Amino acid sequence: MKGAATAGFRCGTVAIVGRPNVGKSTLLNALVGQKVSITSAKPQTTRHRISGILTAPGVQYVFVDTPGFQTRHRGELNRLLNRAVRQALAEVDVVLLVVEAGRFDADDRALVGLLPAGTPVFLVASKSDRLPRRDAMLPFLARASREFAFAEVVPVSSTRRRNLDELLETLASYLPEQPALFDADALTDRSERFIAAELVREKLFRLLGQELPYGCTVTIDRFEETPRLRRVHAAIVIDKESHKPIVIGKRGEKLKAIASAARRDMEECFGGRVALEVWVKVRHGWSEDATALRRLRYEHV
Ligand SMILES: Nc1nc2c(ncn2[C@@H]2O[C@H](COP(=O)(O)OP(=O)(O)OP(=O)(O)O)[C@@H](O)[C@H]2O)c(=O)[nH]1
Ligand SMILES: [Mg+2]
Repeated sequence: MKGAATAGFRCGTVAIVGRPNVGKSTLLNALVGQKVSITSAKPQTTRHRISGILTAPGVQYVFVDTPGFQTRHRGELNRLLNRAVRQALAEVDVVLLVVEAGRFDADDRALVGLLPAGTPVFLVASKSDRLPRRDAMLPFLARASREFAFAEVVPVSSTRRRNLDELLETLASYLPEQPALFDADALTDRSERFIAAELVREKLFRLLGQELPYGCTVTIDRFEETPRLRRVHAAIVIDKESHKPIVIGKRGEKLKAIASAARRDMEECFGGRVALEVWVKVRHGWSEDATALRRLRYEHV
């Protein structure tokens, strides 16, 4: 299908933007039908632009997930994350501005100020299942609609799959007629290696609670594909030696839980067995001392 000049075929790019934690990545995964972007209850889970691709009869949607946009904290990480949002807003066919149903705050408003003129913007009110009273939705949508000339206003619930098919159908009519940009079976523009690192990071976000060390990252030191399995060596990189016990846990329990949950997700995403090893490294002068590195091996048998 890729590159084929199919008459009447529609294909376009749809940016998903919004303040942190409103459910952008969950929406992307629900629309694509598979996890391509990690999610968690903590803000700033998404750190990179990630495309999720859905090909249906006659149409290919290229969704671009973005980091949550925010104005309150002015650190370097935020500057980079906000830049990723601004870049994603340029040169797309449609923008989905995601807000939490019932809430429209200063960060939402700041994003409205960045919306490109001339590009259709949908207001997507997410987590509609969480709204305490159903009849509160319409007045909220009416109020939020006054903030910008939205092309469409759509309440959704990604977890209950409410209104997603309607959203897709409406979106299709806004996409230009052009051949598909990706193969019909493509799900993302990111490599398995990238997704492997993201899945480990997701488990850190989900399993470490409030004590998650700020700025910790995950690198993949080795990614090998054999006919039997994928062999992945991941490193959780932290800033301070003192963060190590937080990530490793009592008798290595935290690290073990992180690694086995990440491995399960990798097997599901990649559709095959994965042998995952996870290390914890301290960023400054990464210790070469084997005793300073805790190594765990997880082979699925
Ligand atoms: N009840 C309910 N919860 C949802 C829904 N969509 C997302 N969530 C929850 O909201 C939280 C944030 O979801 P994410 O998809 O990670 O949010 P995000 O906007 O991508 O967040 P950042 O990447 O940090 O900007 C998670 O705990 C999700 O499970 C929904 O439709 N209903
Ligand atoms: Mg996200």
